[in-house]
Amino acid sequence: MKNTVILGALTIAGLSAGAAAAGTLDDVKARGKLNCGVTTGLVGFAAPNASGEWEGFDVAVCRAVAAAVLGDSNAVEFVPTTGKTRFTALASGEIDMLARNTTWTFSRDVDLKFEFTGVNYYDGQGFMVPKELGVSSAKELDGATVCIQTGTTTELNLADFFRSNNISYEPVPIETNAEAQQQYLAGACDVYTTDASGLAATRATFEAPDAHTLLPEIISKEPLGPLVRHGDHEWGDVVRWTLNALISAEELGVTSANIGEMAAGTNNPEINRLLGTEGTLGEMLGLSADWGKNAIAAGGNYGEVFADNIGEATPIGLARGLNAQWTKGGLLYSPPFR
Ligand SMILES: N[C@@H](CCC(=O)N[C@@H](CS)C(=O)NCC(=O)O)C(=O)O
Repeated sequence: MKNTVILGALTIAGLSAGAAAAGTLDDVKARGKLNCGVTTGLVGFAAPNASGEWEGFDVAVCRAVAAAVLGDSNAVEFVPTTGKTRFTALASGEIDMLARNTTWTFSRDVDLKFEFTGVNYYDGQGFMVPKELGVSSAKELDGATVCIQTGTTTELNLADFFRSNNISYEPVPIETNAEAQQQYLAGACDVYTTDASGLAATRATFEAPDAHTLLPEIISKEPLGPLVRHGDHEWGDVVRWTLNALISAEELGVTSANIGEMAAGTNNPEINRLLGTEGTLGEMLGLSADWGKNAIAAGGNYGEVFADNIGEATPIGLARGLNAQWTKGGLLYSPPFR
């Protein structure tokens, strides 16, 4: 009897290990579609366009992974998630990966048992206020009502910031960015706080963006990146190296305009390995030789994805800042393709 119980436990352990070993990569290939968790809508990062197609900076990561694995950047089911629902969606297997301006933190990595596969945007938390409030620093916000999205790092940073500055606030908890925008514009809160990139994206959709200021304080580190389930290493490698492919492509000068030409072979061996005309990197990942080429062709290299969706020429108008390549004073640094 005792043996049976032990055997039962072993079987369960064996089964779950088996499921992890077979892994998400096989599931995605068999399904022919990537289930990618995104936001419920944040223009520039992830939102459906006028024809209902999802687009944005995070959406581009999903599309690049689908292109790398399935050869088709449209083979993606975009699953909208809120700050609260995103982690259960990933843990339960409803989604294969999450690309939703999610901050890489110790507890999400270690306690929630996820694996962050890199950073696609180095951010920090900021504050937006109506100009008419006449506030020029977050330290002047004593007693303010603050719109804040639940299930986010934002909640904890806010509490820390006000406590350490000996000032008080009244939180107005909200579920989605759309709701936050609505409440903030209706005056239900004096301040909206979230990732500075999210504030810029939100303000860009206002009728009068100039009537609102982003305060100078950035009160936290928010390294945002895609994540997968802990223990799903082959799949984690695919997501990690797809993001690295986009970052390396920018560093190496591979663009959506020249990729066709470069994929015929160049005199730079690293470009050749990245695009699959030399070496066997694709095979090592369990993918086709042209996985990197497909990932980059999906929406361009990292710099193109940035410029097209959130860059200075878009209404969101974000500068590269920390998200410049390491060769240009930023933090983007892909390990080598060899
Ligand atoms: N980076 C923070 C905050 C992420 C977050 O939820 N940001 C909001 C505001 S920028 C958002 O994306 N909302 C989109 C939505 O409501 O679906 C975290 O990981 O907790």
